[in-house]
Amino acid sequence: MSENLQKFLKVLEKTESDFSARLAAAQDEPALEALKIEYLGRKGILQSYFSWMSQLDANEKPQLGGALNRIKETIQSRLEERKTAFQRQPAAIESFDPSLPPRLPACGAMHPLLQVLDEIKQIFVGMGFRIEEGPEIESDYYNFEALNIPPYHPSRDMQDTFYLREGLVLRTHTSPVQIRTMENQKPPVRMIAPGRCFRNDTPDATHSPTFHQVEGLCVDRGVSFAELKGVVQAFAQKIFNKDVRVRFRPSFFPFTEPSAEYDFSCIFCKGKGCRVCKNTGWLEISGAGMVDPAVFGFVDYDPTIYSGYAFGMGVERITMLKYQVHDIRIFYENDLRFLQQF
Ligand code: FA5
Repeated sequence: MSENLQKFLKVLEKTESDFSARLAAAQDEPALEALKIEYLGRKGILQSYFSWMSQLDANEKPQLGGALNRIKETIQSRLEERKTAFQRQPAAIESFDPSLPPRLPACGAMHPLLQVLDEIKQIFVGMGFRIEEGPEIESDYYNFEALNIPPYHPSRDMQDTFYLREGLVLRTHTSPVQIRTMENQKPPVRMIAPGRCFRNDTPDATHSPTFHQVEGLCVDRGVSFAELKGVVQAFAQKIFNKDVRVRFRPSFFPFTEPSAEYDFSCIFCKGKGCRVCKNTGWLEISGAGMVDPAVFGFVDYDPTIYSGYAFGMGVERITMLKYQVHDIRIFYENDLRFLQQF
């Protein structure tokens, strides 16, 4: 056998083993098609080997021809075999890994303010309060006058108001729902009014131009300030925990007399004094008081027969304390990194 023929047969051997390695690495049908073109195509590897014929004697040509045909048939049949295997077993199933963690569907959740609002509602409904609603665009009469806040009275300055046209305002508090409820209902009344309020306050860590309050009102014969304290105390212990204490400080609201601000003992330091309560041991919550007899005059309730208490609270304030949120503005930014924590 000539040296040339020996060399050519060695190259063919190497070509076959290279092909085997490439075939093993092929992951799909397009990869098989590419191999077919590379090895068997008109300008492919095997076709180029036929040019060797000219370097051989006539008696050695059939040997090289036979070897070339054999390797061509082998490559063809192995490509076919592999293609059939791919078709029988789809690629997706071949790469299926049952140990991978599942992809959970993206799903929304209730906003933290709504969650706390729901909790507040449940607590008061459990104490026999009904839920009432009122409009966010309110008349000056319900937002102020019927709450004993006459036009031009300095107490209007307590709330920075968005005035609209024709005697309408964006309600500054939920207290107008007291009037609307008493107008439509004779005593006994025991209601809460959750809802959105608006004030022209400069936004900062604790103030927002739009925020939520829950109003509470109870009117009946012989309703006392002690009952008000009891209800607020029960609420504090339910929404935070049973150790929370409540204190009332004298204050002023035109629609309650006497009026009070109520505080909860600090839920973080248990009243010892910390950064959140500014070392006072107390957290300011909101205002409350006994319904002013002048307000009863606007709704035709007889103040010699009936008495009542009312209270308000800021939902953002309670939520910030409950979840240690330090800036009210984050509730309205719709940042999923924040919202997904609830
Ligand atoms: C009132 O709005 C009274 N209507 C509460 C009331 C009801 C008193 C019944 C007596 C009887 P005040 O203006 O303090 O009160 O507001 C109550 C709470 O609303 C505040 O303690 C605070 O938590 C919340 N609040 C008021 N303004 C804003 C604001 N701009 N941003 C966020 N929360 C606010």
